[in-house]
Amino acid sequence: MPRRSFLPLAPPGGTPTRVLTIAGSDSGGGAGMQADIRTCTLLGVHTLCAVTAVTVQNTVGVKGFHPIPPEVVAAQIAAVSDDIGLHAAKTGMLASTEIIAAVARSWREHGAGVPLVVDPVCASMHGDALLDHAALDSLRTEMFPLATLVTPNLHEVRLLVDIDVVDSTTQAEAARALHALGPQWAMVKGGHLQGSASSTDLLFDGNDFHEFESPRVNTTHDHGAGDTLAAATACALAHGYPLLDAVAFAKQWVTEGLRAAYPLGHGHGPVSPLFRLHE
Ligand code: PXL
Repeated sequence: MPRRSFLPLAPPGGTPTRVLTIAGSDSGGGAGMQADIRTCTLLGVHTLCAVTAVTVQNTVGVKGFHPIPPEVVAAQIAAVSDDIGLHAAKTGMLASTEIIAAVARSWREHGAGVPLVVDPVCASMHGDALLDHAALDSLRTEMFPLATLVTPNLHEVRLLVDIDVVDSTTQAEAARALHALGPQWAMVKGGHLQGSASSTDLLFDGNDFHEFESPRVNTTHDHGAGDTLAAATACALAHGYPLLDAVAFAKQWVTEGLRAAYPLGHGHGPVSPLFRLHE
C-alpha cells in the first residue's frame, strides 16, 4: 500500500462510515476515547461513543477514574447500534468485570458480523491501573472470543498470558497463546521491545504469522499510540479492508502520528494525527 493513501471520504453532506469506540475518557485529551475520536475524525469516519469510565488525568499521570454504571455502558451501545448502525468497533479501557460483562452481552446482541478490535487496556503508560486486576479473566474469557483482532502491548501480554516477550521467539509464542483465547487474529505489538531500531508487530491467525515493521520513532510523546493504532485499524476494517491491509494502514498512520507527536504539559505529549491536516 502506498504511503499517504487514506481511506475513502464521504462527499460533503454524505453520511460517513461509522465506528463505535467503547472506551474511557482522558481529560488530558491524549489517549482513550479522545485519541479514538481524533483518529476516526481525521480519517473521515463518524465516531460513535460508549463511555466506560471518566479518568481524571493529565500528561503526568492518572489521578483516578470513575466507572460508568455497566447498564449505562450497554445502553449506549444499544442506542447507537439500533438507530445509527456501525461498520466496526473498538474497545479500549473497560475498567471492571461488570463493565466487561455488560459490553460482551451487548455486543453479542448488537454486534453480529461487525468487526471488533479489542485493545486490552490494563494500565496507562505511567503504570496507573485502568482495569481491576480481577477483571483480567473476564477480558480473556468474555471479550477475546468476540474479537476480530486483539492488540496487546508487551505489558498486557505478560498480564494476559504470562509470557515475557524478549525476542521474536517469545513474541510468536505469545501470539499463539493469545490466539488460543479465541480472537480471529492476535497481534503482539513489539513497540516496547528494547534495543531494536524498528518496531515489529507480529500477527497470528491460527495458521500463519505476519510481521509489520516500521522504523522506531524516537519520542517520549507517545501517549495514546495503542489507542490510535486500534482506532485506525477499526476505521480501515469499517471500510471493508482485509485485516492485513487494515493493520498495515494503521501502522503507517500511527508512525506518522508519532513523528508529529507534540510536547504537552509537563509529562508525555500525545501521538498526533493532526499531521493529516497538512497533507
Ligand atoms: O492508552 C491507553 C489508555 C486508554 N484509555 C484511557 C487511558 C489510556 C492511557 O492512559 O487513559 C482512558
